[in-house]
Amino acid sequence: MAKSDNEGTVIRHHLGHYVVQTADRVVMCALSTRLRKQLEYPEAAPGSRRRRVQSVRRVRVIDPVAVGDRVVFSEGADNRGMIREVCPRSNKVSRRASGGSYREQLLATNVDQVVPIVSADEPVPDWILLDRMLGIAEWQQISVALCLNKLDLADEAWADRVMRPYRAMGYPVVYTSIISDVGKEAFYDLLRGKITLFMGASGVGKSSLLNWLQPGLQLRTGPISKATGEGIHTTTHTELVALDRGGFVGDMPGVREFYLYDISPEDIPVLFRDFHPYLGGCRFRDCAHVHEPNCAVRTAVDDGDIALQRYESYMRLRERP
Ligand SMILES: Nc1nc2c(ncn2[C@@H]2O[C@H](COP(=O)(O)OP(=O)(O)OP(=O)(O)O)[C@@H](O)[C@H]2O)c(=O)[nH]1
Ligand SMILES: [Mg+2]
Ligand SMILES: [Zn+2]
Repeated sequence: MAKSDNEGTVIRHHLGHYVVQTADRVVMCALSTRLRKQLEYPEAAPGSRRRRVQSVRRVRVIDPVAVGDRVVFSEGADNRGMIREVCPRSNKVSRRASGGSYREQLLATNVDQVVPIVSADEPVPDWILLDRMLGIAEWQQISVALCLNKLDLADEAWADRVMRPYRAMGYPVVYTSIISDVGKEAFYDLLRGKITLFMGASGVGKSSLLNWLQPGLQLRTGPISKATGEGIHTTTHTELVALDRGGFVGDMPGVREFYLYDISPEDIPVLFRDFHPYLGGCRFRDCAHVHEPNCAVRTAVDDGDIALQRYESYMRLRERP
């Protein structure tokens, strides 16, 4: 029987159990079938740029409780508990789940910032993937800082060149290398006092960076496959890690795609910060910035004020959000 009601933060989800951290202990919680069903009802994303009424049947979430969720639970014996309630979220980072059905996959909730990580070497940077990660954060209006890792394997002039458009948009950028020990203090400054989610493809070094930032942590890391030049999907569960220097960081499994969930093509332009100065300047109010004459966005691309690579990402996201 339950002893008392308590509140805590979900720091990990593993094999049907949610690991909940309270002020003084860790409790392994389950989620009742009844609450699971209730939570699977759609909700307009809090803080999202548009709140929309959705059809119950159309929308489904794979797992309704995510790392970062504040939950109320009742506690039984042996540090085991049952989640009774999920507290309202300040935001959620989610993507469209892979597979055939149109479902949402929550990656984390209640985060202060998102740090997309790109590797300067293998796996080679996927700029569209980066722009999708940025889009997910922009949709929820979550702060973003970028990390370019494995700088020991790259030339700094190249790094400056590829990061220039992102710096120009106002995103802070940190260069890191766990091999040459570059960027640690700047990273601590970025993370201190905040709840951050590391995002990125498998093998970019999310877990390695955390081990480097928090000595003694020992998260599992894996090699880059010689055959594919990509990571081998070492991390299998999202986990929130506390840093001694302050702050919490969510390490997540690397994914191949960040398809946007419940975002339609007309919503895409606002997710591109570098488009903002030009939105509203087109001849047609409903300009899609594709073929229309007198399009301010396309003029900015032609003039080099918007990077062509970003415009190409935009076109890809429009075709397939
Ligand atoms: N040269 C170099 N290698 C690095 C650096 N950071 C990470 N690596 C290597 O990159 C590989 C992948 O690192 P992981 O930390 O497992 O990558 P991950 O992003 O956590 O990957 P998943 O868990 O699969 O999503 C490992 O072999 C690391 O040693 C770096 O700064 N420089
Ligand atoms: Mg990992
Ligand atoms: Zn236009």
